[in-house]
Amino acid sequence: MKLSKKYDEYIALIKNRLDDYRFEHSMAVADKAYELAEKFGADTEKAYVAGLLHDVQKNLSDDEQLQFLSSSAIMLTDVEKASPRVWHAISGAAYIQSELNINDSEIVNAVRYHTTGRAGMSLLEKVIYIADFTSRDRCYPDVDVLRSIVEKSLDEGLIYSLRHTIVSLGGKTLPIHPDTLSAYNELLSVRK
Ligand code: DGI
Ligand code: FE
Ligand code: FE
Repeated sequence: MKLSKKYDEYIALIKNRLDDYRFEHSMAVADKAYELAEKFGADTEKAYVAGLLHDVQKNLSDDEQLQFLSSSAIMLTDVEKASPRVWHAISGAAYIQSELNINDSEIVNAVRYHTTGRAGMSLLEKVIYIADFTSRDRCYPDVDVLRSIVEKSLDEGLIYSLRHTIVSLGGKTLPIHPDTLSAYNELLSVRK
């Protein structure tokens, strides 16, 4: 079945599971992901679905996240245990597989790595990561700088976003996930 046939079902699901702010954010990320996929040659339908669902577990409490992760037999690393803000990406990927029967590994991994990134990100993973940072609802100070960087290069946009995340987490003495650092280091090493 074409993924587009499922759009309405996924929109109804996130409308039900997310608060108004997070629902509008998810719709905006899906639109941005579709646009970036067209521009950079990724699968637009997969991008739209991954955008809709990337934060599907975001409104769970920390206790509910841990409960869901443990019932999905997912073991967290020590850094992950100390990083509650990354749990929704890990549990989101598990949720869309077990509850929505989405087995497309590109979509699952785009949700899984949307918060941290990782070394060797696929084009769809990069599209979702950047869509999450540049969607129309985002209004942090440098968002227009990032949007103009992404006009030219998705990888340069990733480097900018990852640097922002690393600096911001470091400034608050929060743990930095090794995948975040690996993504950043790898992109620098292949920079043109
Ligand atoms: O879910 P969103 O708010 O739309 O965005 P997101 O999934 O990118 O989550 C952003 C949050 O995740 C923000 O509070 C910073 C946190 N985060 C991102 N990368 C890391 C991280 N937290 C830790 N501890 N380590 C990371 O590498
Ligand atoms: Fe998220
Ligand atoms: Fe998000």
